[in-house]
Amino acid sequence: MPRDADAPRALTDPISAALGYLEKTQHTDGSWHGDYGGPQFLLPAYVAVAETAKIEIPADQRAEMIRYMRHHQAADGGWGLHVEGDNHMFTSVLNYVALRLLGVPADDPALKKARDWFLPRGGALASAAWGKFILSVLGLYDYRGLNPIPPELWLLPESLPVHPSRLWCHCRMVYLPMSWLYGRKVTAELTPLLEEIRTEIYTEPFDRIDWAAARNRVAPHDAYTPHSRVIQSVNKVLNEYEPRHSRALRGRAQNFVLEQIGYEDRNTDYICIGPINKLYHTLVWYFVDRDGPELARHIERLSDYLYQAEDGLKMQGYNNSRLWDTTFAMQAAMASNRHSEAEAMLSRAHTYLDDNQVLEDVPDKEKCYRHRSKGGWPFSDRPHGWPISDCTAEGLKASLLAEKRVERPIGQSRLTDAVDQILSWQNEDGGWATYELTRGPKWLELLNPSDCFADIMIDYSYVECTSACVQAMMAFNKRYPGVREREIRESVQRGVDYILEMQRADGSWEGSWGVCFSYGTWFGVLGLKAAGIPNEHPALSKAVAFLKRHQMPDGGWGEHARSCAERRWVDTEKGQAVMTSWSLLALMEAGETGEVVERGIGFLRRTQRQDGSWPAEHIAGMFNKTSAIHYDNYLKIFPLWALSVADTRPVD
Ligand code: LAN
Repeated sequence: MPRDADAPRALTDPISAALGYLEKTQHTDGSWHGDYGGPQFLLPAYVAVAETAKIEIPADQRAEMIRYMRHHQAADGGWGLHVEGDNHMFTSVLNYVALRLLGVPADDPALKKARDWFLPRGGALASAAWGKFILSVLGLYDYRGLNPIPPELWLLPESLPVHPSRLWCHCRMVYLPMSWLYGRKVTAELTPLLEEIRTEIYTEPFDRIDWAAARNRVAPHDAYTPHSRVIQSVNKVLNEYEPRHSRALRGRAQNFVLEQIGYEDRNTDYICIGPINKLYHTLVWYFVDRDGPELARHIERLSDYLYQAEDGLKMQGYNNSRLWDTTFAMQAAMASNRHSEAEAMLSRAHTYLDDNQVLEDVPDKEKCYRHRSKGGWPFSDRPHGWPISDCTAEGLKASLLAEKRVERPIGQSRLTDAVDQILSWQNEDGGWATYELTRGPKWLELLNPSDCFADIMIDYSYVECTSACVQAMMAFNKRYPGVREREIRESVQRGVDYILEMQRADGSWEGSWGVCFSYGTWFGVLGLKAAGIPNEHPALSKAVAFLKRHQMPDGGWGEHARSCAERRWVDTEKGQAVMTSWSLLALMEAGETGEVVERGIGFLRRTQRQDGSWPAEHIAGMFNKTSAIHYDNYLKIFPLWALSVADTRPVD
């Protein structure tokens, strides 16, 4: 690597130092543990559920939760949807309520400030829909102020495009227990504290509120996805139906929904697919049978979602991100050409992949609307068990890379299962979605009831997932030519066409699960290159030109989380090591050499610390356009990866 003249503090061997740091932070199970926090509606929901289901939160945990929420309160008194976002009514009211439930008095200056922010702006009556729902469960809002979530929808014919089984699994699995709780209009026991809070979050007395008028009220801060005409009409009909619903039909629907809840519990060992359905399932079982084994098991696994970090105790966006992080850590280490240095680490990481591949489909998968699973990899671990297209692809890539360096490689048969799983997931548009095939039409998005999230209704194809699947199948084909060869060739061709089609006129790809265009473009470029598209192809030269235009004066690249919501590149104040690495990896893969790359590498070397790590920086993960999420391990992985690729490039 050329020496960087303006980097007096740069380490002499930055790659070794970064590898050393990565190894030092590896867990004995072979994976990397880390903080997967960021969204600010999760911890308050946890506290609300604990309050309702009378789950005791130990005093030391309470103190750390309070510290977390205080730490992330904005100077003007509100809370953002995520730790770097602008205030939302949803999260401001919920964090306020959670602090009160944890014992902070109403006259605490921080809480006074919070009320001063949210009350003049409409308070709880103007919160995004999920906030109103959680408040309803607590008895701090009236169910009449919600647009209905009738469980009867599950009894519609499955052939209808609006049948809930067609929704994106995260949306489906959140609304499933919500529909059960809504169907029963369950509420927490009204305590004197809850009664006090009722007087604090509204500007008028609780029993004089016009609940029906509040149904569609949303503060502009929370309104990212406005209510379409279609959802307005549907809500009108549902609001007419609700007071007249048939008891018998509701009963049947409740039973059906409860059965589905049971499937999900057993299939995930009570972890559940995500944080919100985990909390709501806990509540459902509390109301079904508070002495039953389901509630007990749910409570045991609640802490899987908690994470103690420097800023306090938080609830994470998933049970963990270990599998995903491990696949990237392995690829970064393998890129380095220091394989002997990394051998022990790699072999432990490989064990984690081996231990956490999903080996079987869930039982009765048709009954619970699950896709096949055999051979897939999940985002976190095998007990969670929901495999994901790109996690499977990255798992396959990492397994293939490690194959020759480990004693007991996973082997052809299980890797072929992974390929079969990937092939089974390809959509008609040639792309790959996240957990399942796209099951419903795009117009279902017009029924998005969440206010503050976008693209939640169906599982769309994504450039990230598509690129990862293309890369993985090409790597598999290289190693095992002849195995599924024809299927892979056809599938990759359609995948490439999808990637080309998704490129924007400016040469970029829009990322959906990372911030934002640097992430998407990294995937776009790598997918095309893996499929053999030459550097001279206009799609690649346009991508290179796009990235070059966004390099910052310090040599780095940096995008703010706002890029995703605004759907345009929004610079951070200075370069960010993770986004710089994504950009560099894309540029180098597309054959770019020269000054742009050297300045990028110079940025990484200059900002590396003596222990081989990089200092904390802006949040880099994302979901549903508006919610940023923190990937703790990215900073250990991607700069190492970019430096390693730069180091091993052929010298021209
Ligand atoms: C995740 C985490 C992993 C992520 C990747 C694998 C990185 C991505 O490439 C595909 C999408 C996926 C699986 C993903 C989707 C949305 C999730 C599940 C999350 C960001 C973690 C939390 C988020 C979930 C939706 C949070 C709950 C909120 C809702 C709006 C339902």
